Amino acid sequence: MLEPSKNVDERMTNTLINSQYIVFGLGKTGLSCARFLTQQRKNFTVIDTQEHPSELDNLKKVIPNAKVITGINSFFTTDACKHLILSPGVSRAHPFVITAQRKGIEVIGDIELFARHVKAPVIAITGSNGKSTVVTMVSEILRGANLRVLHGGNLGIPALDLLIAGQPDCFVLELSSFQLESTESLAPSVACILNISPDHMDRYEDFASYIEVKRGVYNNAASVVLNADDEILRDLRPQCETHFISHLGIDMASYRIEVYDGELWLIVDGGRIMRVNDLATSGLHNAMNALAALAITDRLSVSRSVQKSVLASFRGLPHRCQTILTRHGVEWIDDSKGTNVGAASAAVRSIFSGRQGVLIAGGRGKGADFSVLAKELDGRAHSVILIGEDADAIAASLDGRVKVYFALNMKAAVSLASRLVSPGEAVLLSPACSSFDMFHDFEERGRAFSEAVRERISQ
Ligand code: UMA
Ligand code: ADP
Repeated sequence: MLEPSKNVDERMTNTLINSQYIVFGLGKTGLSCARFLTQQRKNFTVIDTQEHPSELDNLKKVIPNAKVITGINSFFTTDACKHLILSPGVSRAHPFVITAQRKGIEVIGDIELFARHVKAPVIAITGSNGKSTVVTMVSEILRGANLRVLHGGNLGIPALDLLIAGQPDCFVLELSSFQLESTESLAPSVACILNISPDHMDRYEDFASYIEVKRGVYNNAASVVLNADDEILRDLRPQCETHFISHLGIDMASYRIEVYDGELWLIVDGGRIMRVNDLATSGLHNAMNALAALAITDRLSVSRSVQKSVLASFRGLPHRCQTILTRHGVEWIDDSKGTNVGAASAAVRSIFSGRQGVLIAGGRGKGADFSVLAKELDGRAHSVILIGEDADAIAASLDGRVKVYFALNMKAAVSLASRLVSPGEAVLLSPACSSFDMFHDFEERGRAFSEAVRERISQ
């Protein structure tokens, strides 16, 4: 029976969909869903509200006969429609989702689809910051232990594309809050929440709702790794084996960073494992990431020697506190992936420890409270250069603690920074904001920074 949806504007084009699956969003996730459903021989239609979504051409190339409707502004369904697969970037409050739910159509995300089909063990890593770094550290350690590992999710390859790629010994997934919102039955062997600080506050009603979504990662987990330094995470009580990490000496943590004979060490159950100085990554935040990687890979009984040799050689991912060059005594650092206040605060603490310098920040603020960053800057960076659509809001929060400058674009910001910085100092790009107001993504923003730095330095 055909039934027009009740809450659509009759003046809009009302499109009929009669496939079993509706894939909503034709970005990377939507394309992976289309590939997977094709492999499963399911009947599906891909929809997108944009006229020319980013993966439209790829979809046409890969699955030429896929049903796709772009520029859609309303639809109605037949009883054949059973599942709506939501892309992470689409809010569950979207009118299409409400309409589908009213009609009894199940609304799930790509990770839920993955969870229903996966056979190999899954390590699921979430948190506000450090996910990609820890996912990569863990994957490298497991590969070092000769396990066949596929990693992806919010980072790199979408989860369903990993499933199509084969059955490894283990999947390592980075999961965002957007993905967890629409996931129910994932049962990770190890689930980890690295830390929690406000992010995506333009998508959630409040911080409590964001936390609630994140904790969903361990609902059906066999074991959990949590950060005891974070009061919120310390108070969570998963119903399974739980291991805590800490650099603040919190009692319940068996994985710790502590000073021993004047040096910082990674310590497990009271035993020294390796010096923080022997990690190839730098900064206390990365030492915590390494500690999390130890705690996670211990659940898979990986040997200490493998863990240590990988952590001693893994230098971190691009655009995460990555040194571009050092010239005339000034280090230029790209932390374009510092897309929220928590990340930028960690970068500021790490980079401006024992030296001063200039921070370049700004972009799309996602409804964040920037006063936290202002406190971190106190006594560290002497100047902040702001770019992007929320530059004024950030400036208002900095409250006279540092000198604030504005720049129209990255090139102008770098040029200004080169005049403000002195030998022995650093210039850090850590925007505390997403990049989407000025760039395609954080990678393009990072490249714009390093190109501007190289150009400026060569003058
Ligand atoms: N769309 C609509 N209507 C809407 C909103 C969106 O049709 O109302 C369509 C857009 O027109 C677009 C498509 O949905 O064509 C985009 O979907 P998407 O935003 O989910 O993007 P994907 O390309 O599928 O990328 C997503 C993740 N994006 C987001 O969560 C915003 C990618 O994370 C992830 O790598 C990818 O899936 C594979 O899993 C990016 C990200 O910014 C890196 N993540 C956030 C973060 O890390 O902070 C959570
Ligand atoms: P995510 O995938 O969660 O965005 P990344 O590993 O890509 O995390 O790191 C993004 C940024 O977050 C880094 O550039 C750094 O500024 C910050 N960061 C990394 N690890 C941590 C951590 N453990 N705690 C706080 N901030 C961190």
